[in-house]
Amino acid sequence: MKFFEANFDGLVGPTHNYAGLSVGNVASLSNAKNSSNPKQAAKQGLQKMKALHDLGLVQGVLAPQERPDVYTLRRLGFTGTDAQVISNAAKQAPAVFRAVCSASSMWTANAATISPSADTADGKIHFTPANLTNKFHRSLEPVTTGKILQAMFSNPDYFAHHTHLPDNDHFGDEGAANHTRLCSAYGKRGVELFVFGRYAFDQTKPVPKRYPARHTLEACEAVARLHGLDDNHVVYMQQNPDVIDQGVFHNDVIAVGNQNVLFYHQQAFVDTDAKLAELQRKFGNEAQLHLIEVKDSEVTVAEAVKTYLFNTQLVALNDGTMAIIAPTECQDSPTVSAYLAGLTERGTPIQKVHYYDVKQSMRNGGGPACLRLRVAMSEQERQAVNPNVLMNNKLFSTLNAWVDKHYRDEISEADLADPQLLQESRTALDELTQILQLGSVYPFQQ
Ligand code: SUG
Repeated sequence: MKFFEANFDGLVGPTHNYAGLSVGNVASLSNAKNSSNPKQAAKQGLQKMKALHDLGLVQGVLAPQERPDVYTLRRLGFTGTDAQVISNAAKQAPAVFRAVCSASSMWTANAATISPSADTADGKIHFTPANLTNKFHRSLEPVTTGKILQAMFSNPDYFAHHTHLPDNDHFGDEGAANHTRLCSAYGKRGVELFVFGRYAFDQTKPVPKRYPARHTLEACEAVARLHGLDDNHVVYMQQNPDVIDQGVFHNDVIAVGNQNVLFYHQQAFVDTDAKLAELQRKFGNEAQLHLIEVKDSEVTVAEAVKTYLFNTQLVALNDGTMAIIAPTECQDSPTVSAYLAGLTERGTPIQKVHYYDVKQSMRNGGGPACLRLRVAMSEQERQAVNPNVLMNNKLFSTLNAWVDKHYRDEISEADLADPQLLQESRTALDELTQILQLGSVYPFQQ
């Protein structure tokens, strides 16, 4: 049977904006209050999806969420019509209002953690939406994320869905951005590598000093239990607190893996040698495991954070080699582009580099890898996926036309308070649920 990895990219939502909401995420803070271009952002994302589809990969689309989130504003005491709720919140609590407008669900690496059927006790693909507790604007995502995932992967014979972990910082879970699966082949049992920022219940362990560690060990362990993973095939690694303090707010800003390749920075982890030895032991000998470490002397952590060298996608092509999907910021850096050119000559599976412009997302700290959720699956499992969410030439042109019809070219901070934006957003999403055949996944449709 054929097995492969599908990537489900977040479609950028109509309220895409720069609100400086993510302390610890350098790009988010440095672009705060700049105007955004939602139409261009959505189109950049669609171009990347189409390019991966054209490379022969299975590519899907994950729908955005309804914003501004007036339901949350009502929970916070704002009353009246939706227009009054928006205008009062914008005036009286502008910071809260900006948070409920974020289109952050576009970064679907944070949507959920997914374990493929080869790894789970019951042989199903398991999904746990991430609670994203560490940032208020992101904590608004998991309920709707769960509904959208269920509408895409609805067949209970193949797919098992869990509720997100308890909404508390002790179980802070940032999803697949901190999860990497290594395997000799997609259909074989793999090693699931969970990376966490801190121990929730042990204050003696190292923690960052400047920026928050969003994800806990205890959250990783809970997801591994829920998914029915075998301890002999799971590794937990702590992120180096010093790199979190340098702006590495998710592990996918400093490491990326695929099949038998782990590409990571020298400073990414705590206790690196012992943990990589455990990874090698659990990985086994069925294939050679390539541990590609980037030294400080080759690329500094600061340069990696600036260019998103590690927030790249490592994808397996049909010819058996891998390509690295990088943002154009990597191409623009002489150090990083030279490093990547050299990397393809080193006799590892990585043979090609493709650069894509996702600048609108990058300005909020979201590179190519943030924009996608990976699901390794068999052809039979793919047949059970809602076919309307899978990219092809027709869906690409339908979604581009949908963006042209509904999205604005510019959103500034003041525009977010325009009640018309909520109407535009709902109209767009209503039409999208029909295009993608998702049913009623949004609160306004209930
Ligand atoms: O959670 N940025 C997102 C970026 C997520 C990137 N994802 C991965 N690394 N997988 C975050 O920090 C910024 C929104 C704003 O400032 O307007 C934001 O939410």
